[in-house]
Amino acid sequence: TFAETTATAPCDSLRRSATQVLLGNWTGAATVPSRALYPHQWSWDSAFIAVGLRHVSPRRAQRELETLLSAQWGDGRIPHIVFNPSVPDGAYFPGPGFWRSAVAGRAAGASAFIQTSGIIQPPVHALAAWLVHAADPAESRRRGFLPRVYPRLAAWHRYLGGARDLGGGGLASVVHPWEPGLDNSPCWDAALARIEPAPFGSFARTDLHHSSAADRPTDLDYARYVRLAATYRDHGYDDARTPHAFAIEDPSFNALLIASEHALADIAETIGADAGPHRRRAEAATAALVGRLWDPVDEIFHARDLVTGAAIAGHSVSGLIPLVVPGLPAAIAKALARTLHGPRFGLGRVHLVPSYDLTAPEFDGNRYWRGPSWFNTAWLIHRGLAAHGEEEAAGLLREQFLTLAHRSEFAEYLEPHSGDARGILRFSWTAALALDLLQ
Ligand code: 9WN
Repeated sequence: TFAETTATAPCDSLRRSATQVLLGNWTGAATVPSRALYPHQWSWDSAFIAVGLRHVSPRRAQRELETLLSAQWGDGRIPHIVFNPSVPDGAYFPGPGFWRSAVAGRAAGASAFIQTSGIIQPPVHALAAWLVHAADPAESRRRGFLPRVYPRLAAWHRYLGGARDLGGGGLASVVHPWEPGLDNSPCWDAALARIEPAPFGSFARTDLHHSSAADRPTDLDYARYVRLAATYRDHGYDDARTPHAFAIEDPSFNALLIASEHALADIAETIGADAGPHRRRAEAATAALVGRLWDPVDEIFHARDLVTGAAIAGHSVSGLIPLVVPGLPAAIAKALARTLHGPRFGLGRVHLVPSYDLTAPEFDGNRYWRGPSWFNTAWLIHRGLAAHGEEEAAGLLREQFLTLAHRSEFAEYLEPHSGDARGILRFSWTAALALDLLQ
């Protein structure tokens, strides 16, 4: 039962082992999510990692973000993977030979020297940069951290608000299931079903060498991921030219953009730049998020499929993450807290927050983003609950987080009913965010 798992985690040993995970996954300029399964730098992983690393070494946390930003494209996009040149191409699929960023991304301003993917991940970076600065403002000022990252972060947000506003309603769209970071969520099933799978013999998965097939997306999912990515690549990663067959307004992606836009305003204020446009954009995007994605009957945010124009009916953890939006109307925050405690997410009755509706037929407690509980989403929801005065729920989630991170050896994700580890262990963001919650 859950009560057995909530004995207070021994803080010193947790702090020590979490730090060891991060040091072990540090490559000299950045941190890999996992030495085995993910041997390169991932975009939103690095943001979460920096949030934890700032408690170990503020300077290294700055470096983590700077390394990622040095691979930014000329059009402002931050690629979802920055490849480590000393790791062979066959170590992770799809690797640099698939994305061919330097050639295919040239018109979009991809680096000629640093190999990257061409898609993106959720924009947690400005929030992370602000938190990293706050951990040691003197060291940050000494290194000129904020003045250096500010223009890059601002360009990133301009890309998202410009080329990626595919629906024209003031929200950013994702064009591949890897972009929201919730790869095989049941919410994408209907949209993905319209995609012609790439031929099965045309690619070879490497993830199954490191993780159980029952915990991962299926081969059919991968065949569609490959088709979508190849189509984007073959159109020069140009959002205007690509016939986007998958285009979705995701609540979590946009909520993180808004939280980051507020952080960008804080950064601008600190370095003497104009914060006004950032605050105004954050407010406008909050209105768009509520206007386009809030469902007052279901009391959750639903993603919108831009190909059909319809809301996606599934209840995903993504729909709760707008709790991190600072200016979210109080009535909506209260409704989200009710949903979190209700039968679909079962706060306090299961372990952390399941990635998908516990009561839905598509729920699968083992398979990646189709049900398992993840530590980054729990950290975000904890942060949102605390900001909106839901102290008791926030405290419960924090205690579960620390206990389970320790007990699972920093698992990638958990089966929500048993709390058992799934995916790989010694996963960087689990360790990093545990360090953050320990403070
Ligand atoms: C594809 C690195 C990433 C996370 C994602 C998670 C998973 C990759 C994969 O791993 O995605 O980007 O190979 O499955 O879904 O959220 O950033 O940890």
